[in-house]
Amino acid sequence: MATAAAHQTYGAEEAGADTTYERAFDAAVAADERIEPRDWMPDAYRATLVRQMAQHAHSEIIGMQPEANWITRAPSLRRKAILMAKVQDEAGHGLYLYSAAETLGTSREELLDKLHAGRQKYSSIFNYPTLTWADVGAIGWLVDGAAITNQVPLCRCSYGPYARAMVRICKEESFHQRQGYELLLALSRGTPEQHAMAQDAVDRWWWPSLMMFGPPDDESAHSAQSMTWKIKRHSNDELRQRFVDICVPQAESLGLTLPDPDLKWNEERQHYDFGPIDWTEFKEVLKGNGPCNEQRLTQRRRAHEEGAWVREAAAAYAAKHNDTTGAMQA
Ligand code: FAQ
Repeated sequence: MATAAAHQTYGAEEAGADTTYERAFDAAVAADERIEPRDWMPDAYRATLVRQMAQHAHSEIIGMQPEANWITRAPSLRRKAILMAKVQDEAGHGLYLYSAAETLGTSREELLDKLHAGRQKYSSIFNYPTLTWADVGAIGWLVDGAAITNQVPLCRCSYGPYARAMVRICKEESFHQRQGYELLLALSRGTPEQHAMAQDAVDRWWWPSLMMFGPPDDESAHSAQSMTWKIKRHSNDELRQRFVDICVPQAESLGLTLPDPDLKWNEERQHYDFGPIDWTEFKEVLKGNGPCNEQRLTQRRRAHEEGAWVREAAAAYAAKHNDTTGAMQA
């Protein structure tokens, strides 16, 4: 909880709050204090957080699908154990994020309903197929790498529950990124066929990974406001550039090339220049026309239906437990 005396508890009678509350909120954000669930906050701040955190949570659980596709075909027991742990971690990330979103007055059920109805998004990246085992390495290295680049600044997000959830998530994503790098390195140094498989996976995942950071700054609808509120700390293009700068030397160490002829060091900017991104492809994926959009949502809806009995059993257990606790207290 932030310390400023200016923090005001949000209550129904204060809805549509007066400017005192608004000033207190602005001052807390300006002072880099955390906004906590019971603090007053503008409706639009709350709505922006629910939107972003829900999309983030949905991405984590839909993101389990492309890699889970390879669990039964992992080439060794060691690789299988690592991949299972990683996919389980992603489920855990979804759990932390749905719980954090619930502190804003929404329920997990409501968010999942919106995902299943196509009314909330998840990351574009998970609408691409995992065609070979090397894709597991490319996802770890590039997709988790992009996720960390985007998410480390979210550990300093102005909303406390989101920022705190991100700390553990980033630690786990760091392990995921390293396992992907190590997997690709093994393939790259393996037989010519394995090297070619690793290169092909990087060729296919590079550009969609750059799209994960969102549209260019001048087309990003939410960035300016989210940065004022310190939900986002850097713009989409800044983070994309940071990611490119990190990946180029790592690709060299891997012995793999990035599929961009325009990629070159710019001495003046002290950054790598890179070629144009196909934003038409990005928009098509967001509209539902990516290679796997339909498959991902169908699978998600099916998993939800098949898991209904678990939710019912858990609710029945909780109700029974509450009764017992109540009886003991009486
Ligand atoms: N895909 O105005 P902006 C992971 C939408 S987790 C789909 O720039 P904003 C872990 C955006 O929502 C990956 N939609 O938006 C893992 C908005 O639409 P709306 C997920 C996108 O929010 C690894 C519209 O475009 N990470 O990978 C995308 O300020 C391996 C305009 O965009 C997060 O969610 C996109 N790529 O910035 C799991 C991180 N980009 O809502 C399994 C948290 C933009 O108006 C395996 N989120 N859009 O309908 C963020 O940092 C931000 O939300 C951005 C977008 C940066 C993604």
